[in-house]
Amino acid sequence: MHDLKTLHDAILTGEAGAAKVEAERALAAGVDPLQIVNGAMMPAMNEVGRRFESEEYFVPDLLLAARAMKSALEPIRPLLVAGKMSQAGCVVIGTVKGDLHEIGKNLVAAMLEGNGFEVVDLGVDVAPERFVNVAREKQANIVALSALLTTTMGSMKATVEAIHKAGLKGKVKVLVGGAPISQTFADSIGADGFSDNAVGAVALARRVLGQAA
Ligand code: B12
Repeated sequence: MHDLKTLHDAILTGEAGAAKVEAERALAAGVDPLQIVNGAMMPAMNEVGRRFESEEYFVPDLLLAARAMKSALEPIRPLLVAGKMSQAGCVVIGTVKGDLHEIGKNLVAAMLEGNGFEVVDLGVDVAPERFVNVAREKQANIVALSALLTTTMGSMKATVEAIHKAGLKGKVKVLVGGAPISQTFADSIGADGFSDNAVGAVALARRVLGQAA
């Protein structure tokens, strides 16, 4: 059994080079890519969050950990997106206006791509109008919104409203997620679905489009 603790600790301490090497070693040892993400990388980021909350870590520590997380994801991402080529639908994804967190959004995008969805990634700090315009242009089936700050949950609501106001309600399904988002909040802003993880996001996308899970 390959030990994922070194990878976990490399992310926790923000060592980008070591994190990437450890991710590559785990892959070479045959560990399932999702097990690497869920078993070591996500717990490390959760611990980073906990330390930030308890003031053991500060913003520079967050940045270093995020950079280590991104570099560990580099060798893993192609494996998440490889495989099924069938076109399951088009998803326009982004982190809402005012919010710069992208790691969770990138994971969801990679999982959707790996499961046959065409993914148009608008990046971070995306204005409601941009989601609307690109969803129209691409004739998207789904718009997927990510928010990590309680202060940007309002941007998420504004984006859902803009989509509905543009006459896309029903034509485009809106999925939402991110650490502060709940099913209750998703329902309250009129979103079509919520998931608290990237694997669940794929099942949810299929479900709202009426496809078998
Ligand atoms: C890394 C990080 C940063 C990095 C982000 C780097 C980057 N390139 O993304 C940096 C340093 C830039 C940063 C900045 C800030 N951050 Co920050 N950050 C984090 C941290 C530690 C981890 C986030 C993360 O990447 N998690 C890992 C990913 C994989 O998880 P996830 O995003 O939740 O995504 C999963 C699910 O939520 C879901 N999901 C996500 N999106 C979607 C979308 C859909 C459609 C679906 C279905 C599912 C889904 O699937 C994903 C995969 O399983 C969190 C703490 C935490 N534990 O969340 C704080 C945290 C989010 N940050 C916080 C804060 C306060 C800030 C700052 C305001 C700090 C400051 N004083 O400047 C700034 C804000 C900048 C801005 N305008 O956005 C707070 C937010 C508190 C709050 N209540 O709002 C947190 C919770 C830390 C804390 N405990 O206090 N941050």
